[in-house]
Amino acid sequence: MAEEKETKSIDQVTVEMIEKAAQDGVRVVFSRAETTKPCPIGAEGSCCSICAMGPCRVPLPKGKEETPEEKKKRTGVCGATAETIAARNFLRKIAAGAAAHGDHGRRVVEAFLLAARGEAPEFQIKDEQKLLQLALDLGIDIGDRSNNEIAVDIGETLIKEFGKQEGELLFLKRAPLKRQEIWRQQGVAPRGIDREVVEAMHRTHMGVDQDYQNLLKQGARAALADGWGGSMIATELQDILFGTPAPVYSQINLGVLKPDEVNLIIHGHEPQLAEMLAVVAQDAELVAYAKSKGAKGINLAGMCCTANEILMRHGVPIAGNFLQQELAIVTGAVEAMVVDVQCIMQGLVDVASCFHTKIITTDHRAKMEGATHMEFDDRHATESARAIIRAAIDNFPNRSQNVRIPDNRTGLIAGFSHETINYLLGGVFRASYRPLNDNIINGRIRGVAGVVGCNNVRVTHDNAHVIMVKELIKNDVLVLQTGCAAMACAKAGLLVPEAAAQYAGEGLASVCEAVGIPPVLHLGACIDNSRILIAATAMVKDGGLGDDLSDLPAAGAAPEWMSEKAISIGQYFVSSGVFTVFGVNWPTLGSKKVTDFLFKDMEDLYGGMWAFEPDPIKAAKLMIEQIDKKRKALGIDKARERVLYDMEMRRELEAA
Ligand code: BF8
Repeated sequence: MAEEKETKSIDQVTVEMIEKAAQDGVRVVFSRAETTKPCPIGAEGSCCSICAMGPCRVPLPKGKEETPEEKKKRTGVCGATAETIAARNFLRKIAAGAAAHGDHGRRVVEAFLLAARGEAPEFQIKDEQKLLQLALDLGIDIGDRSNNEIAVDIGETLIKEFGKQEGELLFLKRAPLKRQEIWRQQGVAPRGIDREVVEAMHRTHMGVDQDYQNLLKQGARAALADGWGGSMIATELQDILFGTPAPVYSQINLGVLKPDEVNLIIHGHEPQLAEMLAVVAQDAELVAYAKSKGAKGINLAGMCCTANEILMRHGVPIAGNFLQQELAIVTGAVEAMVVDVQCIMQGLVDVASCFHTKIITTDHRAKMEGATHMEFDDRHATESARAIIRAAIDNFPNRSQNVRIPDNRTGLIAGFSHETINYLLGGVFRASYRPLNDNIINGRIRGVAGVVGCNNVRVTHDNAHVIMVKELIKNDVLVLQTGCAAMACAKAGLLVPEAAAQYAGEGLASVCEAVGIPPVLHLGACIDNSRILIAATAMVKDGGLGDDLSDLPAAGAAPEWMSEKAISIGQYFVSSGVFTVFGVNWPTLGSKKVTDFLFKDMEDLYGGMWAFEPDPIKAAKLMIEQIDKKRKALGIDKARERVLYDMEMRRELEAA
């Protein structure tokens, strides 16, 4: 369990706004967390509520060794063991996370198909090269057909991935061959995205699968249907439709709100509406309308993963990460917060009722009592976006005097898609991961870590992310980030090239300086963790670092996780061969067998395994140990021993 924390956030802006909320008598997540404590039995996965004979609670006895007799009695009324209960709960989390990413992916394919068929005229194919590459990957005929014709075939092929009943997901073929073999041998190659989620739900129903190992096997399969299915489909088609991200400079934190403009925050996950808002927010007619209401202009800012989407593609500033969503409203300067799906706290409506802010829901799947619903329609995207912006403008005159915008924002560079990393490292004409692999082999870069995921109010906001990432880069580990984790480190100033000289070890800093990149690369939203899979695969294919993802000196982490999506992501990393450590708490601690299976046995099955370590420095050390273990297995552990930089080595690097 997480330790009682001393401070609520390491981010001074957040602290300032928590104080303002208290002064204004507004309850936010930080205050609710003080009165609503987590249930320790549920937190360790020992509560079964899947039938009406329970809920049955089977907590692990604390402070003493359990006798076999006691263990025997620790079951639900149906006889379900602590193992079955913990594994079922774990699998249900994966199913929910995979469902969320899968349903996001499905909506993107639907929008993509509408665009390709000319039924959503405001959406156009933006990245032709990626469209053609994907057509080649999927075996779709290019010939002299138009982009839209090709796109229709791509959309129709990929939409079938959701309801496919047999065979394997098409994107599994992108993985290294050895990895594909492992999935087949283990029987976890997913058939269809929806099928794996439905089967997970069936198998966790009362009285079905009651073998914890078999349940966790389905967890591996459903999670792979997320990473190499729903998430990857979403990322690919979003890039084709809205543009593949390239490095872009922007700013982050509540200080991006403007005192004299209409502030509109877009919050959630799916990028269609956000894209349109980004396009029309500067429309002359709307700006004139804002002026007619006394504002100087329209200021669009993002929150959570939608923020990452429009940051990566348009440089739209970010107001904050998950735990800051209510605090944005507490500034008193937000005319409207527009939400779609996922990570949207219901508390927003209550907080907004203390200010003038309008909460606007836009998706039929995610409504909130007390919010205004304005359905977003892909077919009339501009019209929908304009109506929402007008509603925000109309609300500007209602702003009260109780406004405090913290004068604090930090610069960051985002936009590191797989394609960009490829170009940055290898150049436009010889795009490749070769320089990265070479620098790993020669030891200047020790390895690569993905540090991703949420904020969690049970631990100090942003703290574990920043401490872990600083420890990793200090030890020459290049860090790839997405989601709220990336925002935490951006606020701490780690996502700019200058951070290399200040925080990174000598080897990593020298490579970052030579290439001109920060030591921490922002790859996008949580859905874009699929970019990390693609990047890792590209490293394997470039050679010299083994022939499977599990050979790479790499590790993953979500030190402040809270969402079920994070568990699904973690499991698809583990099932893809990556050591993955989570912080905060661990949801199977009620069963030692289940926990041991996840933390040890999975390595034999998949080459990757889970770990739990709430201390971010210790967690970083575990990751570095894994990276060093892989380096040793590859026979490149000696290289680091001679990485003491003389002038000749520096010259050689700069010339590379
Ligand atoms: O999907 S990082 S809190 S916003 S779940 Fe949510 Fe976690 Fe943020 Fe993005 Ni991902």
